Amino acid sequence: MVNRLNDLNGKIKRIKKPKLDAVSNTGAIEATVKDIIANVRAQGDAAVREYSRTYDRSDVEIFEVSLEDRLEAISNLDPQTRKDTEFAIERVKAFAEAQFQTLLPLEFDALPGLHLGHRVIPVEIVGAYVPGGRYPILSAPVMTIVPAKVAGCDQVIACLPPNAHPAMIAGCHLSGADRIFKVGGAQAIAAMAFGTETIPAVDKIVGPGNAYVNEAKRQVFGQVGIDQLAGPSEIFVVADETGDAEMIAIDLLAQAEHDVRTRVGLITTDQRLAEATLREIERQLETLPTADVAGVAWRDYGEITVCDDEPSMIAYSDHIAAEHLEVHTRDPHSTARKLRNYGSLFIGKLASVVYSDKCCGTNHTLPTMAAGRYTGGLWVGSYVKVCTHQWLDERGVTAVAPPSIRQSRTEGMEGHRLAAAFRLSDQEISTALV
Ligand code: HSO
Ligand code: ZN
Repeated sequence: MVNRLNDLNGKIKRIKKPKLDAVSNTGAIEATVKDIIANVRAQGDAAVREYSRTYDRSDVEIFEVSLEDRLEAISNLDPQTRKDTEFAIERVKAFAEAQFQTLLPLEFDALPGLHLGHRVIPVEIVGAYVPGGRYPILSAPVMTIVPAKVAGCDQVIACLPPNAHPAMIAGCHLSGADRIFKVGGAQAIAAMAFGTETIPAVDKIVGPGNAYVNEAKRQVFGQVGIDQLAGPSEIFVVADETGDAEMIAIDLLAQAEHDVRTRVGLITTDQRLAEATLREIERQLETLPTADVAGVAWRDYGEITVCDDEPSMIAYSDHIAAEHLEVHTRDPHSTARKLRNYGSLFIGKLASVVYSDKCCGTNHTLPTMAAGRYTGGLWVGSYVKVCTHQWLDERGVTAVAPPSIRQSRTEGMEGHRLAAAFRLSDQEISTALV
């Protein structure tokens, strides 16, 4: 990382710098969450109830949403919203199914008599955390629940804050959640990790949430699997002189309205485009109804960087490893091929991030805080395990036992040496030891 930036010394110029560093969790949150997890683990539902009262001002006695309440949530959804949610579900499902086809089992004859292979096995119980947040984002449950169903998980449970918009229950139901619980925050993560009297313990927890949810996921990792740690949303655009300032500004501000900590930026080889985008953003903020959020995000975390040439633009973008990366260049496919670090790539001017956010079919749960250097986003593969197996006949044993015996002996692992030798004849053992 540092090297990549050092190499760029003198080749990039920030014409708008972020005022603040991208945020990560603080020590205060860590300690609070540790307590919540310990108490939920020890006292189960009683502790969950207590935290719901304190943090969500909720008196919900029975956490699970009944079938009746699910159906009521569906019937309260206006028909067009329902159709649009179903459209999103279909698109996400179709892409997840296509991706699932790439997860093939493998049977491989490594040597005569030595067979190796793997199976693709769905995770048994998945817990999807569905955030409340500033907006009732109906595509959020779609992204975490639908791929789990496509992967063939036995049970998908969803937890959402008790004060979440009722339409979110409809979103969980339509996406196929087997059970839905009105429990939010770190207490929901603790409950799904350890189980309570009413909330089942799961094998893997997925889905984004606020800083407490995120920290709770970090702390329960190991007890359960997690998808990733989600920071505030991010969008960057890489553009050359063919970029359109108005279009870039509108896409940056679209994501900036998520949260005052959203990180947005333009990386360009064109100084004129950089200046025009800066002006455009200020102009659009004058009328954007969510400017109270987007304007703060832009002021605190927005950046515009001008690069000497395409290689430095690519290198700087790889350094940022943005969650969403739009490519607005003369030959966007060629630029795209050179990029390495990002959560999801939006190739060409027509591919706006919002289409993926809502319904085009790619998953919108993506790596933030430069995690795009080592992982992609949530996908159907996040809900399966690729587990290996092997079998041998005498020829395979003859091939692998002698090196195993010798290796074990060198390492002083007498038990291993005996087990490796057990399947060989005395004659073969003496040959192996020569
Ligand atoms: N950009 C968000 C997802 C979203 N935005 C949904 C609006 N609706 C995180 O990728
Ligand atoms: Zn978004």
